[in-house]
Amino acid sequence: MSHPHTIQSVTLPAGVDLDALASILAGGIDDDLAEAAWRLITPARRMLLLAHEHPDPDALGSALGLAHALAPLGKECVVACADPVPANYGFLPGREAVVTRLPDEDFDLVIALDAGELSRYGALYDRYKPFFEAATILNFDHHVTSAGCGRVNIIDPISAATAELLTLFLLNRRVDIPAAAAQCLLAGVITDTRSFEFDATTPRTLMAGAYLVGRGGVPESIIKPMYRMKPLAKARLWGIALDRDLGTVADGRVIWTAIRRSSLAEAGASADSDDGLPSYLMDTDGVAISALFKEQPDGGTKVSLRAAAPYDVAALARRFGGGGHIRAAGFSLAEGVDDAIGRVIPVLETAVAEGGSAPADRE
Ligand SMILES: [Mn+2]
Repeated sequence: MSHPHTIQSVTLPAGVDLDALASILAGGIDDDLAEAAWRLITPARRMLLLAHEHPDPDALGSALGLAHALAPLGKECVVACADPVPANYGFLPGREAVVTRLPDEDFDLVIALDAGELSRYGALYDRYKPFFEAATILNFDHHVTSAGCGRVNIIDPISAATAELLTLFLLNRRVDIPAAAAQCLLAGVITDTRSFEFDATTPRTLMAGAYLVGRGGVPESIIKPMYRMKPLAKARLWGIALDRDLGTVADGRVIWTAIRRSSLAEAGASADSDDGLPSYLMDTDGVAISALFKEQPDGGTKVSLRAAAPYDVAALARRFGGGGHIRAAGFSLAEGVDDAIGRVIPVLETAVAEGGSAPADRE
């Protein structure tokens, strides 16, 4: 198997000392906790590494990265996930070996990654419940709400990604991180921070990123397919939407566009080609609330809302029978796109007017 984007050795700039970086990162995790986890790994011959359902690159990159780091120690690792690896995750070496069903139940240890509740491992957990209830589980996660589902739980909300936490753990235990492992862990760190953009990014996150790049991880190979590449038909569809259906009110603080069935057909685009368009609208100067009106096959309209602080689009969506998060919510209406726009936009305009005269802070 070849990894065209994964280089095997890196020429470091003068003065960059990876060993010094490694010792700083190794100090980022509690020694006793790392030792307790290692005591589970040491005697294990064959391990099941679990990524949560609907996997993101942090879940899969953590599982595959750990497998690449443990394999040289003679550990046989099976990486499993309830759902298949998404097609655009070609930057994860070893993804071909990820299974959606267990080949058998002959495992000495289960390592559950990026979720602290067994139910989050989805159909895999449901299908093999008796096995998981009896198994020895080691759990790594970084979600603040994580309950921990293992005999040993290493849960660190300061880590921006489970992959950051695993980097600390492996370096604390003096386990070598080969290039394939570095690439997988870097994918987790980069995508959980959206290229070090989100405020979960700490100086330590960047140090872990620096270490992983130093060991052979390639940022571009991850960032380009995750955030930039799109089918030509999607570019055409966005062109149509932005040309014909873009509207604003309230001095540009409310912005919207529409995806019509006819536009999808004209562009030759798939129905999910609006993915990312609401955020793209939000990235327009001065916008407080964005809305995307998407015509449904039954003639109704699905409305996606996004907001900048302090606006609460979940509350607005609830008024139309929907819901969601404070800054990202949605609902469905029975009427067509133009009637939906006519009914919803005045409500958004009022919300922005009531939200105060100062432009919203961007998050
Ligand atoms: Mn994560």
